[in-house]
Formats: sequence, structure tokens, C-alpha cells
Amino acid sequence: MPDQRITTLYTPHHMAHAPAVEFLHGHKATYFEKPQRLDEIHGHLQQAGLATIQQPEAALPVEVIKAVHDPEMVDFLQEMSAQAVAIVRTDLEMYGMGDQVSHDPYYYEWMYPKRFFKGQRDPRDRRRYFIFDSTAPIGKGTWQAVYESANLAYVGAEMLVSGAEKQVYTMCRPPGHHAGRDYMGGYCFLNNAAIAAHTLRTLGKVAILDIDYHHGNGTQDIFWNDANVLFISIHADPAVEYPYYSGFADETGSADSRNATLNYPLPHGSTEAEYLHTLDQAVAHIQDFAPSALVISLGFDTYKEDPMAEFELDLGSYTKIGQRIAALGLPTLYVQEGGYYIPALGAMAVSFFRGVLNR
Ligand code: SP5
Ligand code: ZN
Repeated sequence: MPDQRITTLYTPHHMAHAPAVEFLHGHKATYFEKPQRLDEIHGHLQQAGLATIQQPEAALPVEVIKAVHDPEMVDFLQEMSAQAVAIVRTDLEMYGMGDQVSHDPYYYEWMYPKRFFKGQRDPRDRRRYFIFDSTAPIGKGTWQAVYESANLAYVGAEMLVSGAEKQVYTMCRPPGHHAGRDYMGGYCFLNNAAIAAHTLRTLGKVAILDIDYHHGNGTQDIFWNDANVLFISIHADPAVEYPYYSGFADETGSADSRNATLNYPLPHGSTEAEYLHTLDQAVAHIQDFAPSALVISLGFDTYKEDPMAEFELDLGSYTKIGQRIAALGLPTLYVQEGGYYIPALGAMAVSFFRGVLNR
């Protein structure tokens, strides 16, 4: 008897993080990682009767976040969020634009990354050290949204640990897989999937399958040396796609954890047939690894209409992907990552969970 509905965790606090713009090729563009993404998914799952949606209380201890991330980065993020309005106001006053900030609570402190120029860490450099690109601006609601997003992943993982649930979907926003132990970027601040995997380790070995269009560089880094956590990712070839520096096929883990990292870069234009062929290989590796639990970094930016991506999956593809993952029969946490074609995000989620639930 297949499960009728997927237990789904959601928080309205994600709306507290809503930057207006990002920069694309020297122009300002709308910030793609929008609150409306989750409204769309939430509405469609509910309408389809596929999900039991819960809003969990805050339960994630900051110590758990600091076991996965550099404690200094976590403090920095929290402090910057608390100070963002004051910092921006001071800066805008300097430009003679001090009156603007009081009219718009959604001002963000933009970082100037120097991640790849770092030598010794200088405490005065915090604002650049912890950031690797310009798409993770910190505003006054950012800490709350990010904490509550990570909380969903943590609470979902605990539901699997206790045995209360076999599969849980966490509607995380902001996403997390580009965030590493001590860096943020790519719309990501805290690594929700990594926090979940860390929590699931009490069950035994854990596999993370990342099916976002972009390589999960942050998750890979966090578990690079860990032979008990398999990180396996299918994504656009970093030779031609963000994040550009990570996700090549020869990245397979450290000497002590060889093949506990596996990367499947695919070319632009990859179709469903090519994608599913690769997914079957990934699934076989997960089976061989024999984990006690599975985390899916679930991106919907592999869709053919996604505005920043160039794969060719269609709506039906997601049912097939969901079926293959669920066939592993593992306790599984589905963690939302990217996906930016808002008009069809709900339909993608419905298609995916129809596959997962076999409905
Ligand atoms: C969580 C997530 O999906 N983050 C993605 C962040 C991507 N930011 C993007 C980049 C600009 C890429 N432009 C490349 C176009 C090649 N078709
Ligand atoms: Zn992505």
C-alpha cells in the first residue's frame, strides 16, 4: 500500500528574505530566488492532495548549525542580519540617500567577495571572507529566514531518526547546497541538506543525492573527507556552468574517503533520456554504498523552461525521477534547493511527488 501523502514541512518565515535584484552581466536583474517559488509549490501540492503540510516549531540548536558550519561564520551571519539596516543607512547617508532606507525595509548589505584571494584570515575581513559571490545579500530578515529554513531540514531529519516518518519533504528557502563550512553564496547561507545529513548520521551511513541543476559545491566540501557520507551529484558541466570551479568528474573525495564523492557533469541541452541514464548509475552507487538514510537536494532548475539553466527535462520527467529515488526504499528527506521557472514549479513538485508516492 503506497503512502497516500508526503509529510511536508513549511514555514512562512522564508518571506522575511526577499532581495529585489541581483546582477547579471553588468545589469541589474530581478532576484531569481523569490518567495513566490514556495507559494507556487505549496499551493499545487495542497490542491493535488499529495501533501500533509505542517509548520514545525523552532527546534534546531545553534550548536548543530555550528557543528556543520564554522561557528564564526554563523555568528557573522546572525550579526550582519541584525545590523543590516543600520549599516545600509549609514552607507546611504554617505551617498546623500539616507531618506530612502526608512521607506524600504528590504535593504540588503551587499558583500564584496574575496574568497579566492584569501591568505591568512584577517578578522577585519569578515564581510568578504565568508562570501564567495554577490548573490547572497544579508538583510534584516535573512537570519530568521535562513534559520527557519535549516530548522525544517533538521526537524524533518529528526522525524526519520525517530522512525515517525519514512519520507519527508522540507520546503527550504533560502536553499543551501552552495554554502560550505565557512562560505555563503549562490543564494545559499546555511547548508540545509548538510545539516540534515549530519543529523541522520545517528542512523548510520548517509547518502546525499544532489539533483539540482548546479553542482552542490558546498555540500561536497563539507563531506569531502567523510567516508560515511556519500555525496553524489548530477549537474550541468562546471566547465560551462555555475559554480564553474567545482563538480568535475575527477572530484571523488579525499584519500581516506575515495569514491564517497561522485560527480556526473552533463552537457547543456541534456535530455530526459540522458538524465535518467545517469540517474540510474547514481542510484546503483547509492545501493552499493548501503546507507541507512538518504537526503535528496531537490532542485527544479533542470526544467526545460528554467531561466538560468539549459537542460531539457519536462514535467513528466520528474515523476520518473521520483519513482527511481523512492524505489531505493530508504528513509528519505527531500530538501528543496533551486528551481526558478515559477509558473511551473508547482506542477514539477506535483509530478515529482506523484512518482515518489506512486500515485
Ligand atoms: C541554489 C541555486 O540553484 N543557486 C544557483 C545560483 C546561480 N547563480 C548564477 C548564475 C549565473 C549563471 N549564468 C550562466 C549562464 C549559462 N547558461
Ligand atoms: Zn541550482
